[in-house]
Amino acid sequence: MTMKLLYQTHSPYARKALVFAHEAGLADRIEVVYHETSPTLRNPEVFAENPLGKVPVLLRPGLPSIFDSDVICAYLDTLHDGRRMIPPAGERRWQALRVQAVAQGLADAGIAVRWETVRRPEALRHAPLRDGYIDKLIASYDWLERELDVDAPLHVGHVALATALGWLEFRELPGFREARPRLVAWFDAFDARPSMQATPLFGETRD
Ligand SMILES: N[C@@H](CCC(=O)N[C@@H](CS)C(=O)NCC(=O)O)C(=O)O
Repeated sequence: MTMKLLYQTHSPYARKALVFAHEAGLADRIEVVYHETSPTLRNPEVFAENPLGKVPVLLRPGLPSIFDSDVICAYLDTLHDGRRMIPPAGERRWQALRVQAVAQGLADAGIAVRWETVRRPEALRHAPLRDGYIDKLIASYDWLERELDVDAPLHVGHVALATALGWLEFRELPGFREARPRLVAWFDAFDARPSMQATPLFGETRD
């Protein structure tokens, strides 16, 4: 039976879940349902499935809905017969999960920068907060240049990272390309994968 994915075309987290589904060979079991979400614009249909009012949410016939993107990926990884994309044990597991954690933090920090630059009314913006979040972006890019396991078999951290970096570029946030050749080469190669090409980012946030 088909599952539904509550999805936003400009969400790094929603794209992460969908790219993961493509990589796991599960995309044809998922119907994508488009929604707009913002903490300043309540979407009752999303709230009905996720009390946080955020996408992505995975709706499973006859079973409780699943969120957030980390949990959706973990669930999808139980549904296919291929190699696990969340390594079950050992250092490879912790590496995949810590890359995922940094990727999630990149998207979170990028969203925070957007609040302090374009989303919040100008009079309410706080420049030190903007700068603090930009600092997290830069420190994370430098960490990834050193620590990313570019030659490891594809794992959930790679999916989370590619979708976060793609979104940071899409929103023209402080970039990762300067002086980080390993990270750039890895991202450009990942971005050419069919899973990424099938899930382009587009659209504007509505607050
Ligand atoms: N930790 C969550 C974050 C999800 C998230 O923040 N989604 C955004 C779209 S980019 C959203 O729906 N925001 C609406 C809101 O914050 O109310 C995940 O990984 O799924």
